[in-house]
Amino acid sequence: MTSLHATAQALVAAGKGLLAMDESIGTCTKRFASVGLAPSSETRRAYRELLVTTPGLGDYISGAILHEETLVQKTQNGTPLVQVLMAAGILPGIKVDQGTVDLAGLPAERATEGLDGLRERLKDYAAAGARFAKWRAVFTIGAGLPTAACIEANAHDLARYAALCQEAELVPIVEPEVLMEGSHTLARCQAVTDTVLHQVFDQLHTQGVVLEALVLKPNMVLPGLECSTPSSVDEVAEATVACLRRAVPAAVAGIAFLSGGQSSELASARLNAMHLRRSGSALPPWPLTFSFARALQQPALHLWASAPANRAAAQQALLHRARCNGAALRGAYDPGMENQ
Ligand code: 5MM
Repeated sequence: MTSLHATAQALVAAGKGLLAMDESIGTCTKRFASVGLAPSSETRRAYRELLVTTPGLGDYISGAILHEETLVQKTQNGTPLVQVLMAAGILPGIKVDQGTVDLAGLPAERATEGLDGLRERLKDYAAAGARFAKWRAVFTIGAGLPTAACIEANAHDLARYAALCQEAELVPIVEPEVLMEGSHTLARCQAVTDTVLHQVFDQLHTQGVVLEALVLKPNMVLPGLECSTPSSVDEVAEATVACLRRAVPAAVAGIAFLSGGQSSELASARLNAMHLRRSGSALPPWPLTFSFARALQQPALHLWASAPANRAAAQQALLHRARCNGAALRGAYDPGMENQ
């Protein structure tokens, strides 16, 4: 397991986090549409070339999660994007799930597809340069939701995916996402996240997944988007760390949060608060970092969409977000950084 362990450690190296740029074609189309861009393979390639060629990105980013399409794409001058990442000291990874579908008999809930043929696909991804993989499962909070059936089915699939990854010498990023949509409270999100994580780690254990060679990508514990009771940055940080401490074994290599639709600034502030040491609070046993898509990319995408001539400014915007989150990992993020 030595090289898997080393890769997992590199992904959660001090001061660094992951850039999630693995939007499926459907999601990427929606993100592009929101800023007036027409979707095409070439537009996605050009945008992702902009992201990975950002000067200095490797100072804050340890790994980039790519979509299958990006894994084989090249820069305009013919250099594989994977090679650009490696030269910048950023490990390339690959999203291997194939999206979600309605759970049979439970149409309000989703199952993630992609296990069929995964063993063969993983071999191809590793040969193309991927060092790690990612699989996302989603859980909706609502009346009677998530159901035990949804949690069990998704936990089982996450564990099967993770075991297949380790067999193929790829570090699995395990992403169980409790969604923000809904009017639930912070406490309810904490309870649901706790239940989901316990089931996921139970399945990972049952299926023999080596926790030291795995990175967890969870949601932060947050109130629902329509919740009428606001939560402070400190309340979110405390609820999140408390939940993880109860549910995630200390052996896990690291935890890298998704942003889930939070604003870029709030995601940085909440991550920062998790790294501020309060008197009497114990150190978390694992590195806590970021694996953001929207919270890293949104400002850059807006700038680039408004004028292709903004390329350098868009790269600066991406670097700025990476730097802010890098500071958050030291408890050194300050909202004043946003004006620099
Ligand atoms: C939750 O989504 C992941 C993290 O992104 P945010 O930080 O924006 O929440 C993200 O990696 C996601 O898994 C990919 O974008 C792929 O999602 P789709 O829906 O396109 O499969």
